[in-house]
Amino acid sequence: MSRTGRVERTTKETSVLVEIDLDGTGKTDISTGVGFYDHMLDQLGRHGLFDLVVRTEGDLHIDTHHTIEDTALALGAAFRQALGDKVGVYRFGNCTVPLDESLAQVTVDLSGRPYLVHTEPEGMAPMIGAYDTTMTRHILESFVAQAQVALHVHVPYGRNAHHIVECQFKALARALRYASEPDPRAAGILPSTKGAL
Ligand SMILES: [Mn+2]
Repeated sequence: MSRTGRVERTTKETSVLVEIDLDGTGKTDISTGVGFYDHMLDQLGRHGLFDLVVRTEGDLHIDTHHTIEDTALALGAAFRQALGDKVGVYRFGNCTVPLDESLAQVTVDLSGRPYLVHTEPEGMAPMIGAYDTTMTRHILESFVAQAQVALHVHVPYGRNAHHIVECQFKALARALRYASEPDPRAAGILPSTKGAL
């Protein structure tokens, strides 16, 4: 059974296509028009071992906000779609990833309920290329709202903005992979006593 999601989302501000295969090999084809964001989504596919296509055409003549946000919303929706009934998956995942001087700790629960807890060091450089570093939290909020997961992302320390953001995406990728992977001891079992996720 394939675990794939495909979401097309078009508004007056953006046009987004996301395709994801949870059981992929980390093959990515990403183009949002925001170079650093492409680099981050590439990390998500590669380290999550998700095959990921992202094509966004947004109103970059205004700024990168809608482009980044709407892509994250579509990504969350596609991820949720690909998860299907969540029968037989681990449900919980966590990963800690260093990137030189920076560290990210990510924990996820495929709970069906959106919740984000996010902390980052104060005083980060405001921009990485055209990427506004305050958007990282907004990306996570948008993803969480659509994917309907509980997500805790902490960067207890770090200095370089590129590293601080990138280690979050790498750890997120791995945590999502671990949570969504089939648990060989739980084939056919829904990982909830409630009977629904
Ligand atoms: Mn990098």
